[in-house]
Amino acid sequence: MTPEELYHYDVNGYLLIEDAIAPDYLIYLNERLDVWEKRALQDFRALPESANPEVRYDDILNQEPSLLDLVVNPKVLPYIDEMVDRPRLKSTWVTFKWNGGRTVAHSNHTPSVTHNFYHFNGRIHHNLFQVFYAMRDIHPGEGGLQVIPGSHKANYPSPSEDVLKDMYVEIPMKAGSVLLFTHDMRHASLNTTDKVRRTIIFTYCPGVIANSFGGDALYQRLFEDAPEGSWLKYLLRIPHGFLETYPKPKERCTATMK
Ligand SMILES: O=C(O)CCC(=O)C(=O)O
Repeated sequence: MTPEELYHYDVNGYLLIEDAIAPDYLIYLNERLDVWEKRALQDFRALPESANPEVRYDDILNQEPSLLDLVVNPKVLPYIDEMVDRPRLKSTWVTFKWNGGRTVAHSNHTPSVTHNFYHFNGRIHHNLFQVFYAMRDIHPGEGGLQVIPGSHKANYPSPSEDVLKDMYVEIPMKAGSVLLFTHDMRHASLNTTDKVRRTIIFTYCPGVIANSFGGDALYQRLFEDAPEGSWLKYLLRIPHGFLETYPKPKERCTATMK
C-alpha cells in the first residue's frame, strides 16, 4: 500500500479500487451470477410482501467454483496481507437487492465488538476486513454502500439514525471495482432503482478468528485441492487460537486470474 492509501484508509475506514477484476473474468463471473440471479428471482418471488427485497446466498464459495480465483485476487491480496494479521478467509456471500432492498445501518467502533475490532498498533489491524465487489455499475443515487467515514474510530456509541443522516457518504461503484472497508465503520445500503444490485462480499479475518458458521472445516475440500505453498491454500486454512495451521507464503501472490 502507498502512504497515501494507508492515510486514506486509516482516516476514513475504506478504500475504493477500480478495475479490481480483470475484464474477461468479470464477464465470466457475471455469466455465472446470471444463473444465480435466476434462482434468486424465484426465491425473491416467494418472499412475503413485507420482507426485505433481497436474496443472499451465504457460503457461495463452496457452491460456485468460478469464485475461487477471487479469493486470491492479486489486486486485493496486498491489502489483505498488509492490514490483516495472518489472514484467512472467513465468509463469502453474494447478494441481489431489488428496489427497496436494504441493509440496515450497523457497526461503529464503540461499544467495541471483538469480531469487528479495528485498531492501530504500529500498523493497521482488522478483525473483520470486508472486500465488497460491485458486479454491476452502481451509479450515484443508485444504492451504493453508505458509510460514515471515520466511525471505525468513534469513541461514542452511535446516536439514532435520524441524527446521523447527514454523516453518511454514498459510494458509487463501477462494475468490477471493489470497496475495501473495516467492518467497524458504520455502513448501510438501500437500492432505490429498478436495477438489481449484484454484489459479492468476502470477509477476511486474522487466523485466530473462527468461522461464523460451517465450523473449522468449512473450506477443507477447497484447501485440500489448492496448490501446496499457495496463497489460496493459506487463506483457506482452518483457524487456530495462536498457531499457524499452514505456513504463510513468502511471495505476495501465486495465483493467476482468469
Ligand atoms: O450489501 C450491503 O449493502 C451491505 C454489506 C454489509 O453490510 C457488509 O459487508 O457487512
